Amino acid sequence: MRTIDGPTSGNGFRFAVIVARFNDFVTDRLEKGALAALEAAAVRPDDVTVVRVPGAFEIPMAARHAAATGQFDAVICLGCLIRGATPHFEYISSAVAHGLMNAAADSGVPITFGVLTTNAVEEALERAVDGPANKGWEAADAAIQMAGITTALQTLDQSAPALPRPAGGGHAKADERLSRS
Ligand code: DLZ
Repeated sequence: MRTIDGPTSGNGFRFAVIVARFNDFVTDRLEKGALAALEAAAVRPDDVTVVRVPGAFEIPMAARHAAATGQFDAVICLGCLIRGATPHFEYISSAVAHGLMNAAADSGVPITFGVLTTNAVEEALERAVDGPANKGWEAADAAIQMAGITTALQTLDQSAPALPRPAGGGHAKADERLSRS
């Protein structure tokens, strides 16, 4: 058996940090949390690019472009949506979550979700405290792990021959197991 796990060090990886300016009294703190996590994981300052966008709705577009540059091992996305202050809260929250999921799937670059969707300002501030409980810190930590995991999996791809696949495209052994169940 072999296990691939996320690394604790981010040294040598490059990150984009996309930050929404809307509700910057919260997103500034998320950004501080993310940068502190990267520093704690030995990521070099030169390997970090911060990109500021107007609001959460613009995050997926910027993340998609950042991923497409090929210059980043992972993209960290930070924003803050507050239900009471946002009449179309559900629409924007859903658009951002789906937009980031699609951007990650299309690009193959890990994109992490540090976008708060809270009922009130107090809830948002509780998630932007100093230290590892900060959601920006958590998003950066997830990005470091995913940068390591995707790199390890890509290396595996090159070192072992691929298993045969049936003409239809699926995975031969998985299909065999499914046909037996
Ligand atoms: C318009 C708007 C509103 C009402 N609320 C928020 C919010 O709580 N958080 C946020 O990040 N952005 C908000 N925005 C701005 C939109 O995300 C977007 O920037 C604008 O609609 C322009 O496309």
